[in-house]
Amino acid sequence: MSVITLGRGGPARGRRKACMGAHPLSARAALVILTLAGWLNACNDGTSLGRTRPKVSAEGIAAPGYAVTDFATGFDNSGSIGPIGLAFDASGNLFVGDAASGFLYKFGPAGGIASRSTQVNATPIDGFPLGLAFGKDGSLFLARPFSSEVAQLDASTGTIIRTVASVTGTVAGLATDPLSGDLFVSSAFLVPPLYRISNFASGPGTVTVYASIAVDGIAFGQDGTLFAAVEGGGVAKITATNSPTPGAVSIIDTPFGSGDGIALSATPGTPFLYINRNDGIITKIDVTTTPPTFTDIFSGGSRGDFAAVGPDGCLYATQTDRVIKVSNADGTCLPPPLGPLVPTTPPPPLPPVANAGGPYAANEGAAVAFNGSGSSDAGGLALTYSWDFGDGSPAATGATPTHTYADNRSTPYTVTLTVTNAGSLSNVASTTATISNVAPSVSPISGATIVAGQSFISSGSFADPGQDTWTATVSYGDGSGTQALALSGKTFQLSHLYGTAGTYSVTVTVTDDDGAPGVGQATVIVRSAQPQQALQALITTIRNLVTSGLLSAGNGNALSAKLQAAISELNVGNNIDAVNELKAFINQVNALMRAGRLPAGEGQNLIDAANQLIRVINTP
Ligand SMILES: [Ca+2]
Ligand SMILES: [Ca+2]
Repeated sequence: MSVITLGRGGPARGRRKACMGAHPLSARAALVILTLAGWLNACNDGTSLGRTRPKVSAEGIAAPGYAVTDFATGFDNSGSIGPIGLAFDASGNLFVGDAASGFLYKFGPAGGIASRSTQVNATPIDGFPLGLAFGKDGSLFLARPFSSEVAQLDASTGTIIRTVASVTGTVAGLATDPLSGDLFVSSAFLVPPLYRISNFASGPGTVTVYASIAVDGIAFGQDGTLFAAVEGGGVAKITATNSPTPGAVSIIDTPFGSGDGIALSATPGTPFLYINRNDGIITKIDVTTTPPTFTDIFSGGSRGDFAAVGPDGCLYATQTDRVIKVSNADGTCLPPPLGPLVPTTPPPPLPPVANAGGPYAANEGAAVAFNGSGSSDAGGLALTYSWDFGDGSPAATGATPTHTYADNRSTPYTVTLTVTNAGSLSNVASTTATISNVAPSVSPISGATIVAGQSFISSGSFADPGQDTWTATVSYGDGSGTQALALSGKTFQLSHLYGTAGTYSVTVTVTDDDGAPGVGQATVIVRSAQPQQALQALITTIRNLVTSGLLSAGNGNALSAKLQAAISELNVGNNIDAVNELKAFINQVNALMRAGRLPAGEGQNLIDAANQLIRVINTP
């Protein structure tokens, strides 16, 4: 639909220029005027200012190699404008909107006459209905320039269901992106821009400017490239929504003025464009040549507006009062030159790409954070995630789950991420999780001070984050050896009878089924039951040193006398004096050692024994 071009180019140029030239009209005003039935017609034929239904002669001539036939006839028209919007449904029916009357018609593959039998709506749609397009889900949409909106129609009744989107300015050409399913609408009437309407499945859609260019008829190629008839001349080639730079415009120059309707073949990458022109000519543009080759395949029409290609591959183009069908000369629609242009078959959707992150490493019993957020979908579809952690646990969901491995394993666990997009296509990625064993940790064990002949009683526990089994041993440090220690869960009981005074280290060793040990220790002090007995034993030791000649009898007697005195003090409960006697004993031993009268080794043994006795006596 191009109103402005009525004043330029084509056979009617001179007359309409004269008619409109004295009135610098805005695009909207020009449109309003067009709807005033007969106004332009009066300018065209000079016969009437009243509303007329002009008799339009049989349409023009196909170029050699092509044929043209009437597909649908009898449309109402004001001035020279009648049917404009064209859209094929999934069953191959052609819906045609008559801008002049506001009626919507539906034709089967054989076409027909605009009449009550083909009319869809009982009440006309006001406001000069223009572009028609079916959405990916089969919904029918209409561009309503006077309301500056795109509306959804009930395809069975032709009534308006809702407003899909309102725009600034006006609307004309309408097309559905085969990639995103979004609606694209031109504003035409020499006014930019080209709008994109997204997220309109329910509620108002999101309107964005896709390209700041004034275009009229628009049509998508299979690869999502959008072609548009530029107001003033030329064809805009606009990059697809999935391109690195969506909406980038390049211009194909044309040797004629503004085109109007646009349709194209479906051959990816090498489309033929068909331009339906207001001057009654349909031009094929072969863009596979440099420069492009222009061929007029039809001429002598009344007035061309929007165009479409049917599922049969033939070209359907509007004229003032009819829709013509252009085919090969023999009536076939096979390429060349016309291919099966619409409905376009979108390229097969791409599966998503899974990225499981990793590899991962952690200890047994510790939470591991997994990250699948590197997964992607070329079509931008939402992804769902399913994780198999390789340890028999239930599958987890989400892009970044956490999981705890109960036990280590000699070989890494295999982690498998399956991502599925909203189109039910999936992709799988794997990585590994290396889980290490953790040794048992034995808690501190309470020691004790006991008297010789008593039992040391204690208990303890240990920790291990692994799902392991454990064995344990204990050594009481008194020469009784290492023995098995029973475990009850992660606790144990200690019990051992000490017969001899001394200080002992108790060592508990817990070992998990991976062979990792954990050690806990306690100190047990065993006091002699009778210090006097120990003193008596030390006197015997000194006697033995004298007998063996390592100590003189005199020195031996002196040392024994101090020990005997300590026994006497202890017998009367005088511990302090007993300790003083022992300290004197130690001093004498040291003096003998320094004088070389007692070998150092034997002397040190005597001192150690005396100090041990002092500790025993001083221990309450
Ligand atoms: Ca383990
Ligand atoms: Ca362990």
